[in-house]
Amino acid sequence: MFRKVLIANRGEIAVRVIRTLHEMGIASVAVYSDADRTSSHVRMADEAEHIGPAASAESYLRIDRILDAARKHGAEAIHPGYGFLSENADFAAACESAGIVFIGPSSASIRAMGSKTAGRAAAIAGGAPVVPGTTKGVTAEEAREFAREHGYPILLKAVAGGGGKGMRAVRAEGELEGALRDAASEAERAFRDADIYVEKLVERPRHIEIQIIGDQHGKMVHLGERECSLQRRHQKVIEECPSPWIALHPEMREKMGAAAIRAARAAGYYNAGTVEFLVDESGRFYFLEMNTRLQVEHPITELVTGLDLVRMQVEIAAGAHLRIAQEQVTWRGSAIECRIYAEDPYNHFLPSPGKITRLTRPQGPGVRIDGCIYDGWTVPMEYDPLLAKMAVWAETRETAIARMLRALREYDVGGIRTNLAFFRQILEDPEFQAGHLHTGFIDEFFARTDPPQPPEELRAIAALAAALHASAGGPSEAKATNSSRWLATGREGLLR
Ligand code: MV4
Repeated sequence: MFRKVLIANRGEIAVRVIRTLHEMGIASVAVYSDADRTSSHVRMADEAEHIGPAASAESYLRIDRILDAARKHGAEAIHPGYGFLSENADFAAACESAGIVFIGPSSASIRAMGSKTAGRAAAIAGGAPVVPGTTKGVTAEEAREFAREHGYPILLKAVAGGGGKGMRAVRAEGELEGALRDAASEAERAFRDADIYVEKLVERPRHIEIQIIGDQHGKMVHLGERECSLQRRHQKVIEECPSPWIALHPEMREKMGAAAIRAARAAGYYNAGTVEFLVDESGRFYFLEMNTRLQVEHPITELVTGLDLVRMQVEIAAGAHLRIAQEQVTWRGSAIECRIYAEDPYNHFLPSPGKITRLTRPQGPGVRIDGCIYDGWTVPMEYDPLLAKMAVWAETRETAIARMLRALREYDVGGIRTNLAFFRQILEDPEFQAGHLHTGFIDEFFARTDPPQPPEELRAIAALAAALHASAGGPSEAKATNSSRWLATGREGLLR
């Protein structure tokens, strides 16, 4: 087993990996930018190395600096986390040639799955169902031909793909050429690759993904699904296991699991990976793409299977055999995860980095928090403002929802805005509670609901504070008429 591992990441995922390394008796090396000198992952690691300025392009994305840090500290392996260099085939290859173990799949598998058409080809080779589509990039004439054969609507997608960039739905032939031009120029800007291919559009799909893990000796198992339909602009918001849909169709877990393993095997895959599927309204499922990294939402799989995915990743990277057979994988109870962000959901999800002035975290039965924040820390503005992932486990989906609502009420973060109130609103929604989930859910939810109001007693306190403030002479007229929402709410309260 390794004696020392470097974590080429920051934030909650670096902390998550360090925790397992501690449990395994492996020394941990953190890397950090200027903006992360006081961050949790640096405090928790056994050793730390500064790798550059705040901008990720000059720190967390610098392959040379990260390999230098690994050599300097004598780390035998690197865990890439998610994001940053985690799905960069050049980074995995650079580790391979430097004689440092990349804790993940081979660079060849990363490359194969990085191209969406190559990923589809692997899925087809393995016999997994795919959405009807072209096998390569197309010209306008080829796209038109595909649509004539398969009918509209179709979906244009970037071959280099990811995050919905370079994607355009086309509902009639007249829109095709303009949409193809837009998609290609967006793909060129995002990926420096303008190639676009075509698929039949699946309307109101669910997004369900399968966790797989395989060793370097040919053994691979699936660890079941995660329902990830609740997304906003291709960012997941809430994930759960089991999928409410699979709970109604339990045989689908094995079917999708087997298809995921076949697609991964066809790419010569090992270590942890996730195969994404779309499920249409009639319950057919289709391979979408494969993510060749540990995912943000892995804790819900850990909660229902009782496994430690990071431990398994490290063992497999060190050459160990997978210690679990498919028949030994079991799923117990229900897990839900909310991604707690420093952002304002009621103001276009505007990021809200800044200093945390007050922090109370939920505790008690069935609550797991993967976080990196502490009281007094300033959330840097240079990175994704994910503060923590809160996952709960309970015997049933219904009790898990109740537990999550309880935990959300205990969570108190001061000084910055968070999306905690937004989660309370979704978890109380009858459509969510009924499990009627699809990828358009969040947009529809905003269209049919109003932002939550502060509780009556808080509005009364605000009114009182505003009245005292005003009668105490207060600041100048100019200041009293500025647009503080608390003052405005207080005044409204007084005028009622
Ligand atoms: C689709 C689709 C419908 N039909 N493909 C979005 C990003 C990329 N990973 C693939 N995506 C989609 N591909 C076909 N043929 C709908 C989406 C999609 C989506 C997929 C998963 C989760 C959220 C989504 C939100 C919008 C569109």
